[in-house]
Amino acid sequence: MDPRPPLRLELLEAGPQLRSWDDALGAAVFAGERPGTEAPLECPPHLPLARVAMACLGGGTVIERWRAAGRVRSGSHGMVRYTHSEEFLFGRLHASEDGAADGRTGLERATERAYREMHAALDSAGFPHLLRVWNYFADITHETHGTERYRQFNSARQEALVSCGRSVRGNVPAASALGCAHGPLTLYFLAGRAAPQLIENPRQVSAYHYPAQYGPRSPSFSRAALVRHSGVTLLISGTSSILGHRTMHEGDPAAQTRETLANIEALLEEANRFEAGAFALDSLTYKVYVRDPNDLPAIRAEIDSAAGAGADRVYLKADICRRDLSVEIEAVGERP
Ligand code: 3EB
Repeated sequence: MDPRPPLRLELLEAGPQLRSWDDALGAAVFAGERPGTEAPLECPPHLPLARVAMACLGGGTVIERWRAAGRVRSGSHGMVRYTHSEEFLFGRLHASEDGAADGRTGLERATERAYREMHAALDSAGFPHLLRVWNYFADITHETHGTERYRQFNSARQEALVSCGRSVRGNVPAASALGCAHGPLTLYFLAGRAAPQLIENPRQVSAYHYPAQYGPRSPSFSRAALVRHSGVTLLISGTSSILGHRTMHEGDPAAQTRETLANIEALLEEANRFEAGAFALDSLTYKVYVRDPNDLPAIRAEIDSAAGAGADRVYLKADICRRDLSVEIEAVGERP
C-alpha cells in the first residue's frame, strides 16, 4: 500500500520549497501579468502546466501543484494535455480566440471548443466524472457584440455541455471563472473514476438556477465537490459575497470578505454532515482573488481573523465576474 494520499494540493510561491516533481500530476502557474514561458524549476516536460497571466500579490510566482500517489501516466488528446493516476486525472488546455464566425463571438467559439475537447479527452482516458474546473480568460466583464464576455462564456459552456450529453444543472462540477490580464482561454481540471458528492450552499441560490438578470444561460457549476478516496478532499468553488443571488456589501471589501467566509462556513457545515468534523476554516488551503490590490490589507485581515494566520494561502490580482464584487475565494479541504 502506498501511504501517500491519492490526491493532494500544494499551493505555494515558487522557490526552494518546490522540491521534487516525482508524484506530481500537473500544475497551474501564475507568474504575473507579463509572464515568461519558461517552465518552473525542474518541472519535467511531460507534465501538464496551465499558465495564467495573473499577478501574485506577494510578488512572486504562485504554483498550484496537484500530486497523486502510485503510478502516473501522461497523455494528450486534441488540445488537452493530461496525466492520471489510478483514481484521478489532471488536464489542461489553452484555447485562443480566433475571431467571430457563424454568428458566434471569438470567446463563444473558444469556450465551445474547450469544453468539447475537455469532455472528449475525459471520455477517451476513461475518467467520466469531472470534479473541478478552473476557467480563466481576459476582459471577463467587458462587453463585445452587445454582450458581456462572462455571459458569452456561460452561454457557450451550457451549449457545449448539452452537445456533449452532460448536465447543465445539478450534476455539474465545482468551478471557478476569473478574469486574467491577457492570453488564451485557459482551463485546467480534475476528474475521477467515481462520482463526487456535490454540495450546494443553503445561503445561496444554486448558480445553475440564477435568474435571467445575470444572463440568459446560467453558470453551470456546483458550490463544492466532496471527493472520497482513502481520505477525503473537499473542492470548494470560487465563492463570493453573494446571498441568495444578490451581491452584498458593494464597495466594502472587508464586509464582502466576511460574507464570503460565511458562505464557505456554510459549505463546511454541509460537508461535515457527511464527514463529521473533517473540515474547519482554519485548516483549508485558500486561493484568494482580489480585484484591487489596495484592498489586500483589509481582505487579508478578515481572513486571518476568521481562519488564523495560515501558511497555504495565496493572493492573486484578478477580475471577478461581477463588477460589484471585490473578492472571490476558493478553497480546498483535505482529510488524510
Ligand atoms: C458566483 O458565486 C461567483 O462561472 O464557473 C464562482 C465560481 C463564480 C464559478 C463560474 C462563477 C463561476 O456566482 C462567480
